[in-house]
Amino acid sequence: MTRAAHTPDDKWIERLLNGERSVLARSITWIENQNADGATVLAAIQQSVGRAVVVGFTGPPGSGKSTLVSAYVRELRRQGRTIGVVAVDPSSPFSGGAILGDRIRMGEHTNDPGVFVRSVASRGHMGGLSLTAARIVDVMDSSGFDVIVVETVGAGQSEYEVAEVADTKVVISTPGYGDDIQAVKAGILEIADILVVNKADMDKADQTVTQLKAMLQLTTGNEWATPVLKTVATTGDGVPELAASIDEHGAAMHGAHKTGPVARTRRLISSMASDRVRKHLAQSSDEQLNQICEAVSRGELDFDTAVNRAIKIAGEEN
Ligand SMILES: Nc1nc2c(ncn2[C@@H]2O[C@H](COP(=O)(O)OP(=O)(O)O)[C@@H](O)[C@H]2O)c(=O)[nH]1
Ligand SMILES: [Mg+2]
Repeated sequence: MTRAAHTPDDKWIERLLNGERSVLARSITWIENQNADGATVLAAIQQSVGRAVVVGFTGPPGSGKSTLVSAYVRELRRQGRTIGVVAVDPSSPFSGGAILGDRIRMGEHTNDPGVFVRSVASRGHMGGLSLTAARIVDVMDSSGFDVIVVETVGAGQSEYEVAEVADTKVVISTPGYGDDIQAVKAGILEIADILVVNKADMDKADQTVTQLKAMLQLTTGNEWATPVLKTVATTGDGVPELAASIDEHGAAMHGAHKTGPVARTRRLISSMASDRVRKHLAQSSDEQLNQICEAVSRGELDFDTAVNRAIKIAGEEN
């Protein structure tokens, strides 16, 4: 095939907006490769982004994310909605092992024209994985899917940043996960809009639900009360309730103008900015910063002013 046959001209964009699979798949590859064609596509679709609901599924490896996403997709298909899935894979682009596993778990949907699944390797993205994921979400959105699901392992800063792409964040844990307050250590309570205890067919599920609810009571100031739900992804138990809860959160956030491409971009930028400031200040041997800290310790400067100055220093040096 010649390259000319795939240049994103008006006809190509029209086919993309009409939801043509091969065109969508090729466009995503361009975006992943960050080439000029990818940039052309992104520029051309901007007016057509913003219709889809974006839902994130985050949790540790093996917690059942892919199985739960598959069950959620089944529930949405039952409701007649179309779904794009972005599976951000923790494995290296060379091993491909987990991608294969996800393909098998998503296998029941491969011949369904209402479902489009794309795996993305988590390494090797200039500008960051979260930006690549956000652009893939945009292009899927323009292609007409009702719901876009982003599956990501909750295992590090870049994965948390990916989660920020989603308007609704579902955080998955499993029975026993609350025992050693891993949940709190991993910071999942802060990002969760909905907490799920998957593998509820196993012992201690109720205990974990109780523990997570108790931990949630310690978090304050949320306009949305984070529910804790039980699912068995392998049977689909609890999945209609999860889907309903996701819709409820989406409706609440939509009303509060916290959904859509601008809100997504805003969350990403604020997450990246705070990470950058944190990293800079943690590594900095900046003399100005040292002086500020000393002044605070001596009681000559208040914390609030010190924080504002620190942000300014980090900003100037980036
Ligand atoms: N018993 C039980 N096993 C489950 C459940 N959900 C997923 N699993 C199994 O847990 C394993 C990991 O699932 P997977 O979806 O790949 O997890 P991921 O790594 O988080 O995407 C698989 O063997 C699943 O069959 C569940 O609700 N109950
Ligand atoms: Mg998975």
